[in-house]
Amino acid sequence: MKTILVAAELKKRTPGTAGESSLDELWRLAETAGLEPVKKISVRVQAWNPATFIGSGKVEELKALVEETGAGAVIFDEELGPAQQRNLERALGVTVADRPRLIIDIFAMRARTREGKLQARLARFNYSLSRLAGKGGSMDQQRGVIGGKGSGEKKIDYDRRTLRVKISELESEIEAIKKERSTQRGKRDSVPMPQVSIVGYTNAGKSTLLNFLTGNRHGIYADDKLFATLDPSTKRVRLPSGGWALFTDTVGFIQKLPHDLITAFRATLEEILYSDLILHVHDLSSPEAKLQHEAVKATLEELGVKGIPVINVFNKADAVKDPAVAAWAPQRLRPVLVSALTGTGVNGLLAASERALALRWGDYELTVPAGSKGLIKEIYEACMVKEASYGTEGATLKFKATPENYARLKKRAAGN
Ligand SMILES: Nc1nc2c(ncn2[C@@H]2O[C@H](COP(=O)(O)OP(=O)(O)OP(=O)(O)O)[C@@H](O)[C@H]2O)c(=O)[nH]1
Ligand SMILES: [Mg+2]
Repeated sequence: MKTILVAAELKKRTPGTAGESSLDELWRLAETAGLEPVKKISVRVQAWNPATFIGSGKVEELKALVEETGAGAVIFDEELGPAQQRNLERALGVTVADRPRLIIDIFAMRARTREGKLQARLARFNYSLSRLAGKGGSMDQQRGVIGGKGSGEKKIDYDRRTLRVKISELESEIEAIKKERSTQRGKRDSVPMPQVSIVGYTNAGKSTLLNFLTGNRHGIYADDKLFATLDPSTKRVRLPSGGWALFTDTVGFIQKLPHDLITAFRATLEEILYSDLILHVHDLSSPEAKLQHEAVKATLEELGVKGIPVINVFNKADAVKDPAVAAWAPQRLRPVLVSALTGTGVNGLLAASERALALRWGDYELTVPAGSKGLIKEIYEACMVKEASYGTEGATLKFKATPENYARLKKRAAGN
């Protein structure tokens, strides 16, 4: 469906701010959603119009553009109030949506796992509910995916109460999956490998990086699309010392990520809170790297991430043509430059990860009785072995490990 994209700005804002790049991003989002963007326009307004968001003159211009291009939808880069959305739709005679709605639709389309799908539905219901706030009627404005089949006539007739019931059902289903996962985490923690979360702006190259680290280029779906990854995946990665760590690749962030989505995806995103280290992946080749850095930081803060060491990884170093662009990698962020595509710098990144993980690891020594091959293997996998000597009593290993891991291994070596 042909779609017009609109960014509106207040006149008094300084020109050349985030508007243009945000609009380009909206273009890519629209394409990702299967729409056909045909035109993007920026309008500057004196003040927000409570009824139609932009002034009536601008609405007329937009209407002419809709007729000229034959567009079937108009998407605003800013969040519209429910009444504004309805009024605009009436005035323009086509579907009108906003950026949060578009992102929520994309999540709904791309989620693959049961949890991902449930979370996307939850985000949609919450979004709908917030649109209903203060309005007594039915949800007659709520439709399917923008431009989707039957848009406009297939009205979902839930009232607010039905919506609330649905939301709480979804929440308890998600809660159940979350419990299941924390049991799994408990099991995983019985061989406590360090946990590393890969986070970053959408399209920064997180999945490509994890694929390179696992040596399986086609392991996780990576693509030049926004939100290629929606469902997290965890892989074992070998560190330079020979030990293993678990790396988790997860959903990318974006500026103006709808609050309803963050709330709905909390269960997935909370995994980040349990990690020992965060790799914040940046796209160094993007002129928007700084803006993206801020957006990711703000989202991590909103999730409640605190006190976990972060390595700022600057990816796509191979694609940087303009040195002025690359200049944005401030030294205070202690940037680690890599290319997940060619592998340049990845070993350095692994070494840096190991150093960061080892900060809370102590030095230990343990004598393992001969015949406990399984235990020796485990020490090699979950710790950093520095030295090994073999005597009549068994193998004596000197290694670095987390205090919890050492306590557990010591118990096992003692035979219980
Ligand atoms: N030139 C270059 N391209 C890269 C590099 N790393 C990733 N890419 C490309 O960037 C695009 C996005 O990569 P992904 O790995 O899917 O990015 P992501 O961060 O997982 O993105 P989402 O899952 O959408 O959040 C793909 O087309 C990759 O081939 C790199 O180091 N150099
Ligand atoms: Mg990805």
